[in-house]
Amino acid sequence: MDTIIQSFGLSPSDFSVEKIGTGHIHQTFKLARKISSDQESFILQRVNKNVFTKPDIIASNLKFAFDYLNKNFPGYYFLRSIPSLDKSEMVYDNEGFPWRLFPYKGNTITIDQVDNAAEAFSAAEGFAQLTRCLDKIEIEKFNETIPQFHDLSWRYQQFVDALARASAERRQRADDYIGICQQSYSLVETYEKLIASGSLRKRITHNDTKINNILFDSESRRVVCVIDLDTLMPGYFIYDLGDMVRTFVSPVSEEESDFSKIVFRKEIYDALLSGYLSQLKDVLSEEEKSAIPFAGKMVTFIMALRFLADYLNGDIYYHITYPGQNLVRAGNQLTFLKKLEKCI
Ligand code: GN1
Ligand code: MG
Repeated sequence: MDTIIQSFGLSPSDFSVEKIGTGHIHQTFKLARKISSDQESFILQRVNKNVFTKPDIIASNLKFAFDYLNKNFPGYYFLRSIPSLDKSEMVYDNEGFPWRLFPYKGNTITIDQVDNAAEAFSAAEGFAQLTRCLDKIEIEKFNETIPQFHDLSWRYQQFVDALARASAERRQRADDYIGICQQSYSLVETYEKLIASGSLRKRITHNDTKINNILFDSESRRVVCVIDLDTLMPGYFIYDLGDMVRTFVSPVSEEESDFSKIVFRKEIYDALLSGYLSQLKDVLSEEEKSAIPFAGKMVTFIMALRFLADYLNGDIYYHITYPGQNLVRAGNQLTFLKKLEKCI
């Protein structure tokens, strides 16, 4: 890591390194100044090259978005990586992993669960503001960092493939959840019809709008900026809205194993929608707005399928800390899906 730190023009001995974050994919570290000074601390991130097989696309998408926002919305704060000494957005280590450096924003916090309606409103407004600012950007200039990332049909097919390959033991342990996913297939058909109807416009979407991807000011609790922009790419608004519903409206995170705690919080859902539409009511078409109730169900189902497929595949994608964790996550998401189906 010292070599990487040096390639960004920093001296490793000035910093203490601490692993942070709850992300499943990358490894993220805080480089804190050992002696407090006015100078910045940093976030250093090792990008998972097995998931992002073309990491340069992340950099080119972000550069284009940053330049556009800078020109058209100069007041909008977009957290951008700091180039290395040789002006690269990413520095590769000798195992071929790309690393990125970000400024560390002091006096900010992230949260893993929404506590109240005001938080839901602000966070949704924060993500929606990004969609609004990027409404007129040239989509053709972007590439997909992970193809078909939120394509429900493709995610269902990955689940079917994983099921065909799974060990008998895992298949048996997951039997109940496999059944629920198969019974929920009509969501895939709804998705396919919706996309085929052409009623949703392709936009630039964040694609990972879970609640802990917002930085809040630690005192005022106002949104400072959105983070984790590596899946900023073309998509439909339901992808972003849906992941907010998935992660804001349940009082517990996707890691919770006591499913009795998973409920639909109507006041949070309503606040989320108000915050979201405060930015986008004049941007989304009426046809798009009629897809709002589908968004949360669709993305929650995707995550259930992805966690379940990973369990069936032998836990090769999401980082786990105990055996069966992906099964717990899948059960958690399916429980929440049932609540959504009842309440929306
Ligand atoms: C992954 O790594 P992280 O935590 O930012 C995943 C998202 C999921 C999320 C579930 C590239 O995001 O799609 O919603 O886990 N990102 C990727 O917590 O697969
Ligand atoms: Mg992410």
